[in-house]
Amino acid sequence: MLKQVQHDEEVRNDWTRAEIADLFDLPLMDLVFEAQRVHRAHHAPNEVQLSTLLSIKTGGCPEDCGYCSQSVHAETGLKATKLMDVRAVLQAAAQARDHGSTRFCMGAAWRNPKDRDMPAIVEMVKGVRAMGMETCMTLGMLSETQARMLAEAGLDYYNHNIDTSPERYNAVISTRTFEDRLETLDHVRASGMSVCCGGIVGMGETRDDRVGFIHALATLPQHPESVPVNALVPVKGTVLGDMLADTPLAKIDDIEFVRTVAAARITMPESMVRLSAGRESMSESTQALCFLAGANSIFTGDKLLTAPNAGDDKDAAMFAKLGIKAMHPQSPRPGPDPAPTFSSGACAREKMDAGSSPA
Ligand code: SAM
Ligand code: DTB
Ligand code: SF4
Repeated sequence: MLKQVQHDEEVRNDWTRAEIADLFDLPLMDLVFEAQRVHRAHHAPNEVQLSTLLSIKTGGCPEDCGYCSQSVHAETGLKATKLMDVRAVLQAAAQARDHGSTRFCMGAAWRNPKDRDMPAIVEMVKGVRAMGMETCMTLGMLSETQARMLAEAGLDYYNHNIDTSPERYNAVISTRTFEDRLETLDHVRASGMSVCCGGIVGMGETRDDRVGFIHALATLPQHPESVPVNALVPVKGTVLGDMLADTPLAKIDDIEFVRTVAAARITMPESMVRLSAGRESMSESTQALCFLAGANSIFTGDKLLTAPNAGDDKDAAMFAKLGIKAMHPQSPRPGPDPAPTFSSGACAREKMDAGSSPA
């Protein structure tokens, strides 16, 4: 029988590892039922936010994250680029908005931004925000001053992932510590921006690591407003991509992935739980289970930062089948005056604004 895992809708930061392990251990139907109950108490049940990612600076990253195609330590053959110019970024953002995205995330393959990069970064934030989209950036570690500059420019969210459990962290990344990550998250929090923090499932970790990963997020002094749950996209030439190719059984089981999403939803009821990387190789049924377990955001388009993604047509068909509607834009936080906007042509939101009957 289902233990009543959460008696009321109170948001808790005192989850114990044992409680989270118990959630993972529940019969799947009970776990997903509880996640859906919590989800409906805090979020619209049939709405999913569409987010678009853009790599504004690709490759050549000095960090050694074992999963990442953009690390100089990996042999992926990825060509490193310079920081994109502001105009090109705003054009891509306009296109994303015209395709129905309400959130635009810009990622740079940096250990941390250099102060000389900040003026262009600030212009990107202001420009995207002026288009009425939620803005998110992920640029590596931030100093207190850099976090303040981004907040003043109007950046809504900063993404900085803990990636895995504190215990497993050093086996995945050696060039910076778990504590370094927490320090940047503190700077983001102190600046007033919302925190986007999650990680990757399927890096050969144990169930206990997945419990530890959710526990670390759910016991932060304030929950991240946004929790991306990525399934490892195995990239040839990265430590983890190659490991997975050699030991196919290491691939995360779909149901275990759904359990992780459900545990995130139950322990962090108010957060957006983002079904992030890895959808390209996930069946519609698994994705539907993730939505049932409380995921309410996806990345659209056929590319993430460097890895392939499901693509708008496939997603539109899936939304129509499931009766899921694309979430409409929320009012942006008060911020700087709008800058001139770009347009890329016809509005294609209707495509993803499903609930319409399947073709
Ligand atoms: N350089 C910045 C940093 O790491 O802070 C930002 C970019 S990084 C690509 C953002 C996140 O994407 C990582 O923390 C990781 O969780 C996720 N990610 C990167 N490569 C991935 C892969 N191959 N599969 C799944 N998730 C991945
Ligand atoms: C996150 O946790 N997932 C997104 C976003 N934050 C920036 C990135 C996924 C990247 C997947 C691998 C790639 O495209 O290279
Ligand atoms: Fe660099 Fe970010 Fe990739 Fe790590 S995840 S290698 S920090 S781009």
